[in-house]
Amino acid sequence: MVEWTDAERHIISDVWGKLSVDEIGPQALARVLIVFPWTQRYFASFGNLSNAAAITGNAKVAAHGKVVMHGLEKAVKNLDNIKQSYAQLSVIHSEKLHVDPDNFKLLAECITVCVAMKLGPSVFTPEVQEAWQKLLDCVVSALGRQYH
Ligand code: HNI
Repeated sequence: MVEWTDAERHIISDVWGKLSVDEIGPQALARVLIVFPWTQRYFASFGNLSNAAAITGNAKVAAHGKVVMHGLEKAVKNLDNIKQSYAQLSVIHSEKLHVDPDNFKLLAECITVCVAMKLGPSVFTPEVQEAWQKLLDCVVSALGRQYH
């Protein structure tokens, strides 16, 4: 099981409190679709994803970005039980959606970039990044768990 220091717990809840899920979620999902365009294959039903402007202006991308980012709250609120919290979502992504688990890492990177831009260098220090990155690594690992 992952161990969390008091400082990491504090940082994670502090960062989460400073973010708007509905702002970061759409940004991060749009970013992954732009930076890693092969991820678009899972969103064929979302309509026009033909260029960066179309992706950032796509209402379905924005809506789903919010869903994904709300999904992260499970981890923030259950730091000591992340694997179990994502068991069902992992099954959905593997067995129903057939999402290649490598993509979880790519989305996590984009979420981190968006969070860093939002908070800025005075708040998103290396120490904050360490705790935040650890959280996302745990989520990526938990989401990939049902694939093994
Ligand atoms: Ni993901 C559906 C959470 C990464 C493709 N995804 C969901 C749902 C949640 C969710 C919650 C809704 C499930 C349901 O219907 O019960 N996804 C997350 C989280 C991450 C993640 C927390 C990582 C941080 N998903 C990804 C990635 C991809 C992805 C990286 C593909 C590149 N997800 C999907 C697709 C759906 C989805 C596709 C279904 C969308 C739809 O509504 O058609």
